[in-house]
Amino acid sequence: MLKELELHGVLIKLVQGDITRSQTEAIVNAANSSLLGGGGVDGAIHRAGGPAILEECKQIRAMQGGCPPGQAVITGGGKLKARHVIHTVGPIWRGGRNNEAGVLAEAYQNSLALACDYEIKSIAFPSISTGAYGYPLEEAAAVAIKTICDFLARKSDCPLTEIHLVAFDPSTMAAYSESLSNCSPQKT
Ligand code: AR6
Repeated sequence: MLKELELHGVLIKLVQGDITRSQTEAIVNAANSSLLGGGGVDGAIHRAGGPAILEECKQIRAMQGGCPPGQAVITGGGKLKARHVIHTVGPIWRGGRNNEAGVLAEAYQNSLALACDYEIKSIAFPSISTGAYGYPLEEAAAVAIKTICDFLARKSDCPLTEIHLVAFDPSTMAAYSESLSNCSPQKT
């Protein structure tokens, strides 16, 4: 099972576990447009990070009125090991003909672009949209990994050196591993 791949000087690593324990400089939250928290990974991040994250989310909400699907915003990490949390909003799965793949790709792209802007060197992503939002796992993994690989091929002036994809369960891990092998430089 392929678990890591170096591409354009960046290590893409598949990790199984809880993203709130990640040692990366930033972690990504699969939030909703309200930015006010929720269940799943969003709930876990706010619980582990404490109230400072929600306070910052409220300030962002006051300034820009939430976060539309595909967009991303950044806060501090509160009590987390990660210094930053990038909150992005994935699409709700509605059968696949409503630009779900486009919005999911934007969520990864905009999170990565924000990480570059903040000169973040390492970042961890959860499997955006595949829980409460119902996006089929294999399809979401393919979009996530293709988007990351395309982003790395185009990036310039970005200090990122490590991207972790955190799978909460073995089936997510298997889906990532399958997609990562399609990203391999030998196959392109
Ligand atoms: N670490 C890593 N992955 C996790 C963790 C964790 N601690 N907890 C859950 N996952 P979801 P979505 C996985 O539902 O589908 C929230 O209520 C989970 O197993 O968290 O984008 C928000 O507020 C799944 O693989 O996010 C929104 O309303 C993945 O994270 C809505 O859910 C995503 O599941 C967003 O739904």
